[in-house]
Amino acid sequence: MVRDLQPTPEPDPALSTLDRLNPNRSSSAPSPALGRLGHPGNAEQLEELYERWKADPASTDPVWRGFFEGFELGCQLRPPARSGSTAPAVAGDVLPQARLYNLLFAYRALGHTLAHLDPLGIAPHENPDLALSTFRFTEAELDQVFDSGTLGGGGPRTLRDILAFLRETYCGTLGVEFMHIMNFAIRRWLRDRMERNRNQPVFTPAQQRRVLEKIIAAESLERFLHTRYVGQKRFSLEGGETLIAVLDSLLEACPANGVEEVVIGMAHRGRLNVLVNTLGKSRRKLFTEFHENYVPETVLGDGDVKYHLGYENTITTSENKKLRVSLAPNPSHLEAVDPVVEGKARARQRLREDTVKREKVLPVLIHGDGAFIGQGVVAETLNLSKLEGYKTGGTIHIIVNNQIAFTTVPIDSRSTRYCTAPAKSLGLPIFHVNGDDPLSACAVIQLALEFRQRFHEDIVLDIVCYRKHGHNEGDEPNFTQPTLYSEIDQHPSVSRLLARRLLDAGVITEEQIQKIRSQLDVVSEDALRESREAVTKFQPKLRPDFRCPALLEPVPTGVPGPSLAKLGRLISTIPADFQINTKIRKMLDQRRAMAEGKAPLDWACAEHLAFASLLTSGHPIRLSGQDSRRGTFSQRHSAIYDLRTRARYIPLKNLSKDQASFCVYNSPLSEAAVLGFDYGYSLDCPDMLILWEAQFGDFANGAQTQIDQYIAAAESKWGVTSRITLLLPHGYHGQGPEHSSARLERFLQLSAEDNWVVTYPSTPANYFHLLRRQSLRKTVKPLVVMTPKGMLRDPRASSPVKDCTRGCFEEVLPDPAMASGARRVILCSGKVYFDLAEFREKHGLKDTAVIRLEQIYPLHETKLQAIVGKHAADAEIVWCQEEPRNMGAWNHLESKLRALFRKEIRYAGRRASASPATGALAIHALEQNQLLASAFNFKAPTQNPKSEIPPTTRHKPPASSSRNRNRKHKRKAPRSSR
Ligand SMILES: Cc1ncc(C[n+]2csc(CCOP(=O)(O)OP(=O)(O)O)c2C)c(N)n1
Ligand SMILES: [Mg+2]
Repeated sequence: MVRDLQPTPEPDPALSTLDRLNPNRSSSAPSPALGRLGHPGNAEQLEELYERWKADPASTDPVWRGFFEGFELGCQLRPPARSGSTAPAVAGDVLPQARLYNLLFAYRALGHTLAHLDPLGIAPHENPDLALSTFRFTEAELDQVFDSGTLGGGGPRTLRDILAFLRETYCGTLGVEFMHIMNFAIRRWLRDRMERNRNQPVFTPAQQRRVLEKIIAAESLERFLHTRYVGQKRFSLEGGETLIAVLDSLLEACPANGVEEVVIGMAHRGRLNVLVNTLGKSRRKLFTEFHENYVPETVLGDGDVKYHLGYENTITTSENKKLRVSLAPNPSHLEAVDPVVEGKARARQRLREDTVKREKVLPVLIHGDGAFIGQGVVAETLNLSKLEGYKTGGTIHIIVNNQIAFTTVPIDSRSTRYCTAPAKSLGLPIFHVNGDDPLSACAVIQLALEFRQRFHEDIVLDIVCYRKHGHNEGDEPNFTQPTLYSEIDQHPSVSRLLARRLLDAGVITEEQIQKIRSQLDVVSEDALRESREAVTKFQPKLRPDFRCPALLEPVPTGVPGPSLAKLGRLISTIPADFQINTKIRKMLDQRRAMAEGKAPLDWACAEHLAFASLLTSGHPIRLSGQDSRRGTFSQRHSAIYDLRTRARYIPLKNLSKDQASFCVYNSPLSEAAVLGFDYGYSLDCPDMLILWEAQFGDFANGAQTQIDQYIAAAESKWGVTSRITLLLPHGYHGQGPEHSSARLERFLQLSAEDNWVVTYPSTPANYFHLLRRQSLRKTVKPLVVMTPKGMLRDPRASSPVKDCTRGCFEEVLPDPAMASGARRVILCSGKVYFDLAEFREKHGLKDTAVIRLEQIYPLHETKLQAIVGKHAADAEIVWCQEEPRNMGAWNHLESKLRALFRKEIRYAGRRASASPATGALAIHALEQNQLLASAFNFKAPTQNPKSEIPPTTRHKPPASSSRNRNRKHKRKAPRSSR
């Protein structure tokens, strides 16, 4: 009854603060708080209140705060000698019990520091913070009886019993960090759950034998591979075999806890073992992959090494329950798989209509100790765990903590005691378990699952173990860790230790153990024989280039005018009782007018109409990115807010009753984790248009690992495809080095074998068609879009709505002002087209056509040839770009264009540069003018060394031209809060 313990709501104003806190100072009746101190019936509440105050003083009532402060002070002081009437009664009667509560708190918080976690070490020495004397108890008081508060159900216990209880629960082979959790319901649940059985595993003999079987299976597979494929990399799990037993216990417990599917992500260590012993991949298949002539049959691309491959299976538990289990393919980059698995899990939850509780699909991430603390994406992924657009109902993290990373030991790899420190910042429960105690580990994983299903939060199990061999099997650990490895050589295996324990307990016999081992050997030998027969068939040969011609086929994406007008009304209609900002109202009215053809279409409206048309024809969309609801440039406004209440209304969610779902999320300030998440989501929801938007395109490099290792190469490596769409604001507006370039060149460098589509559309209508094509096209490929900033509001870059009513995405746009007969053809992409067209008009240059490559990869060569072919056969062909010569599309296109047109292509653009753009607006304007002049071979009055035409003044532009450029720039500059 917590209510009873609440301090008096209105303390007697006649009492001083101290009087109210300490009745012993007052002649009045004691306050309810102190009056009940030590009363066994209220001990639990008092103790909780005390814990809460310790964790966060501000969370408790000021009166209690004062009380506990005084109480702590009293605990620290030696009790004054009881002499006469001046001795406070509290010292003798109350403090020992209170000190006892203090001790309970301390053990729960710090008991893990005494736990025996390291299989290679001994239990730590005493922690002075947990010494009896710290609580001013003596050995002589060990048999004194105290109220044990909440400990294991409470009741009177001797100090000796209490200490034994605490040590057994918190200082055995399991160390628990949970007192940092600010949610008291969670803390209480964990505490009660652990103290109920003193953190001791309670398994039937059959369950114990199963744990041993799993450990032996893990060990046996490693040893078999070790002897049959000497020196071949497998990243042995030996020393950490407990992982396999833990995964088995987890999967066994899933059906009873309502889990139907488990999505696993893990790195190299023990992966082959998990594939075989957890996911049920056949040994025959695995052994085949070890053969030097092995060539994967199913992969169209280049394939991947065996310890990166994914797998999916439906396994049957010992209770005959089915469970879907998948292991995501992963690249070498440690932890990059984490957000991908989270995204996959969220997608699977969507497919199973499990989007409220998220209890049917469980994500499990298995980490290495070095990577967990070292890789920033871990923290970024943990931070997704409770966010509306990214949560997955809680992830179980398992760390195979072999206390080494390649050759680096913990003292060099972390500044913290535990490698699990990143999880602490999220307030997650963390269990550290000695890897030589698989029974404890298996018990904890079941608790972890119960916890996850109950509280829908992440939880961490840190299996402290060792690495029997070097980092891989060709690696000699004695070069760098000679002492450690002589210890490891002497150390009995996990299976031997557990076997001994179960033999001693009479749970198993020596014969039964032998039988388990020999059966496994037979299975492995049979599989090896079969695999040898299979590998004789392999004939390695170089494969041809992989192409996807469907990528250049037109996809009709026009939407009839009346439908667009109707959609325009829907996206601009807000509930009558919504009071909205007048500028937003105006913007919505403009959108309606644009859709009805009364005003030219801008980009944001084109995007909204593309989305609306897809949604109303049953195609779901997810858009995520930093500030994507409003849009970085205040252009999108997909969510409208009520001025009085901030109630949110999303027109695209309210188009029709049977529309597909539209999800738009402001992401956290992360690139790697968020793009990884959205990519993972796209893998399992291939019918959904999933867009990730960078704040500015250059920030995408924070997610470069995801782009390199997954998005560009996944189809080639693992045969998995995705419709992920990257929206990357790009364009030179003089905003400086970091807000200009989405690094188009990087995407083009990664372009091969039709692995994705790279575009830089120049009109809202073509963007409209592009988005629709990406959603509607049967061929599933990632799409990279250089999206506008200044063009968002540039009247030159608007479209008549009728351009959306017919046709399809145009990979190449002919010059609307000069369809044929030009003596010079300038090829370009995106925004620079408008600058070129304006320059041509301004200077009356009539012999030049400007042709846009709206899609740069794959290049629609026949279309381009046909459009260019309309101009003079001997026309000069120029490539013009805003980006420096070593950036942009030039390097990618030059040889292709030269081969296509059988002539040299002249370059017009900024000269090669280390930085993407100048920081000075005036220089930007000068450079921009010069590259335009260069494209037309127009003799400009001034020239700049940053461009490819002869240098003149770079730092001192003529005042007049500089002023002009600035004015011009201002008109087009994107409106961004940056
Ligand atoms: C991002 C990244 N950096 C470096 C590496 C090279 N590398 C592969 S394994 C490894 C050690 C990993 O240590 P840990 O996470 O403790 O896993 P363990 O191998 O000990 O299981 C390193 C540095 C990598 N694969 N990925
Ligand atoms: Mg390690």
